[in-house]
Amino acid sequence: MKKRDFKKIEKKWLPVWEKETWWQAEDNSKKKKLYVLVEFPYPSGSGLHIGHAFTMTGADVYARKKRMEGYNVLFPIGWDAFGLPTENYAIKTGVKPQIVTKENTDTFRRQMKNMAFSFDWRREINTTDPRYYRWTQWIFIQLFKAGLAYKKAMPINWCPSCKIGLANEEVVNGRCERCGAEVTRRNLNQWIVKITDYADRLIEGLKHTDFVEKVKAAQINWIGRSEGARVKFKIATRGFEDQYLEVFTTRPDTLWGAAFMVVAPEHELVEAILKSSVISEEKKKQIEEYVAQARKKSDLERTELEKEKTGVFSGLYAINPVNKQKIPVWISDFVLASYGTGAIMAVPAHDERDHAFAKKYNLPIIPVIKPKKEWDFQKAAYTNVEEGRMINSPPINGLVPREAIKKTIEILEKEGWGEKAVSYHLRDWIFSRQHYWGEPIPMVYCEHCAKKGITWWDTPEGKKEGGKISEEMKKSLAGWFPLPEEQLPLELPEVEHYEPTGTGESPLAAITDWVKTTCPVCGRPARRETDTMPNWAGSDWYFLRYIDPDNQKAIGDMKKLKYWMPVDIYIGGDEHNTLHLLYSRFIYHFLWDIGAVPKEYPEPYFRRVSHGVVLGPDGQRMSKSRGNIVNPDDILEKCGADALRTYLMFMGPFTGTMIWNERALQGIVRFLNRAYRQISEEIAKEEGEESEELKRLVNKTIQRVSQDIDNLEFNTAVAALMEFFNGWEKEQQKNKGVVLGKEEAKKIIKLLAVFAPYLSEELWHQSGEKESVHASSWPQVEEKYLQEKKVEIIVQVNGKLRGKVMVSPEEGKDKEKVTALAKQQEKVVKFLKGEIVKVVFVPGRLVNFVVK
Ligand code: ANZ
Ligand code: ZN
Repeated sequence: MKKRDFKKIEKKWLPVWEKETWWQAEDNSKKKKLYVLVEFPYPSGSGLHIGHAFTMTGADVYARKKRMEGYNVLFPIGWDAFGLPTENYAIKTGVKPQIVTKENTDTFRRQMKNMAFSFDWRREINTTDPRYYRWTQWIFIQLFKAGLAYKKAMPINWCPSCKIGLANEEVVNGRCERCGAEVTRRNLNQWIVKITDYADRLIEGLKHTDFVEKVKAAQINWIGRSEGARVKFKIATRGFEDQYLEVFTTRPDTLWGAAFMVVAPEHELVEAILKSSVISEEKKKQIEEYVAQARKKSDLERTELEKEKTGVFSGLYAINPVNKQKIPVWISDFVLASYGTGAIMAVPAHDERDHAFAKKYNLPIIPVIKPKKEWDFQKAAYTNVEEGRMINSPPINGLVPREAIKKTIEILEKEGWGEKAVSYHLRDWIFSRQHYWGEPIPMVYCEHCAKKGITWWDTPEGKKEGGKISEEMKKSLAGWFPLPEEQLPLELPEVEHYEPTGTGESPLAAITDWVKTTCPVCGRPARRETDTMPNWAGSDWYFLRYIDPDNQKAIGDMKKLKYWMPVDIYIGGDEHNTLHLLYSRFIYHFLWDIGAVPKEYPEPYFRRVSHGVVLGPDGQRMSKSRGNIVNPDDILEKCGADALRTYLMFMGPFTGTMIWNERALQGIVRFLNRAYRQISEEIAKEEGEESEELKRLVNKTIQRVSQDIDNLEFNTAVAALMEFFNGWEKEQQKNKGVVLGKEEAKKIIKLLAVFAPYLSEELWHQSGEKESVHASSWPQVEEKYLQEKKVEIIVQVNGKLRGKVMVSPEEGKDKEKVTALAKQQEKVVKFLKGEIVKVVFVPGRLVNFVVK
């Protein structure tokens, strides 16, 4: 009975808990709610990894504690199961992704249950379940109807090896994130979602959150809002006289220093040049070669500051509106087609990239700001806007650049040369993937309607419900109609082959039966969209579905949404602080706009925590190739869940980077064995002498563990428990016969329960309890035991008792401290008028002033 048999204990309690209800979140309860969300995993073939185990244990400890404190805690889990690894596995083995997913989620679920994660399993969701993705499709249709989804031929990143389009974030250093092949570019007709319409709101909304600064900054930087101006330059070359080249600049103050212009290789002007008869054939050939070469590079490669600049003169000149100077127009790939207007005015004196370019091609460098200090403009650009004075710029000379920016914008607007403008680095969201294993995009294309230019906005429904849409966007959508909502979900059909068709189409394109359908508008034969949605689509709203997972009428019942939202704490990885967080906030903002989520909550997540990383025993990131992976299943088999959980929490700070250490794990096993034995013996004792000292120790431990868990400082909470057991043993050795007492021991069992749920449950029942420890309430601190013991120190003057001071035992040993306190005593002061010739100090007892 005294020796801990973890296997026996685990086997005993797991099935008992399954039948209990304390882990269940109750909708619309009178209790105070708390929504604890941990990022749902991708159920990969290798099972739960130690990083999942770490993060989820932290979340579980927190959720358990809050539950014991009386909160109605929603702590759900599910599977983000669409995605490439499963599809690639299907390609290799021919096993259906549906079957692979089922096997993998079964494994994950079993592992999570063994780990005793107290998820509300009744709310489990799976993004690949048609009952779930029905709503992912529904959201897409709402985006379309609101005018936030359109079709466009976009130069996309193309992986020649995976034969699929990649989002920018899937390209790492110019290579495919999955297979490592060099990424090229390719034009494909894609669905694009206008997240940029929400850019300002996604910055503003951060005010309603309690994200840490690091996370807020990640969101703001990704959106990359820049204020400046758009300026039009008239083209001065014969044959292009009526055309303007428009640029976006954050530094209109430097207009007088514009030495040349640069357009992106994809800019429409380049196409016009290649078609023009006034440009020489030789020049055109040069340009064509340059454009072809640029197409191979990724955006990152193109804009890197250190990268050697390349470019070619376009043959055109333009006129600077402010000083009528004629300046050459160049073509270079350091200018991106997708930012601003895809064209810039180059000011080599005040911009580093322009400077490098001017140096390479021997173009003029014209300073228009005189810095305070000496400056060699041939060596470097001067970029400071707060210091220096404008020169060579008649209407703004003498101004500090910051002021000159404002003044120049006024001039531009007055003269009609340009206007104030804002640009965002955030791009619209490419929503098409040429995969099989994703949500089918629920759209139908009718060639007949397309030819007649009919769009959904021309249908009665579209006229009534359609959102605002520009003429240009509308044109791109002729013939495209959403599936009637009662036809959702549009299920993924079963296919024979999962390989992407190298043409850029998804494998669905090959299933003729599925592709063929009828036009919802004219009833003629039409075909379905064959691209599927990106991975983010299923994960950008999943936290809403946990609230009402079986609802067939809506994403979720409004009353339940109102009760549970917002997510109080969202625990996830650093790598998701930009895109996932941004996409899901965007979708939530959109759902808010259409009234699908409660008006009370403008933001979905209140707090966001980035969890730490567990490295392998060699201090390296765990990976198959390094062979340093620690598999939770092995540890569960060897040491059990209580030990693994407690060890993971003890390893280091929840947000830190930790190295797996087998010996430290063994230390935890010994700690738990001892804790089990000590408590087990204690609660079996009949009686003994109660100890004030032990009560103080218990209460101090309750206080520390409570505070630390609230702050997600789990490692110090475990340390506090260890110190408790040490302190307890010491006290018993010092004072033979004293006992902790059953009631105090039970408080410690409760504290242990959140880390080591199995052994705590066993001990709890040994103490005579019938209900689960996990349904019990969190122990309260008794304040009176927190006060430290005080000692009395007698104060004498010339050997006569004149006062007393009360101090802690520690302070009582400190001569300076005690002397100072004694001197402040009113009764003592009177007798200290004369000179103090000596101070006699007996630590912890007495201080005597000898006065002349
Ligand atoms: C003239 C100028 C003078 C500029 C100067 C800067 C300093 P952020 O802050 O990122 O918004 N730019 C504009 N569009 C671009 C594009 N498509 N590709 C590459 N560069 C582009 O940067 C805005 C500045 O980046 C703009 O202001 C423009 O250069 C350049 F002393 O215009 B600037
Ligand atoms: Zn039609």
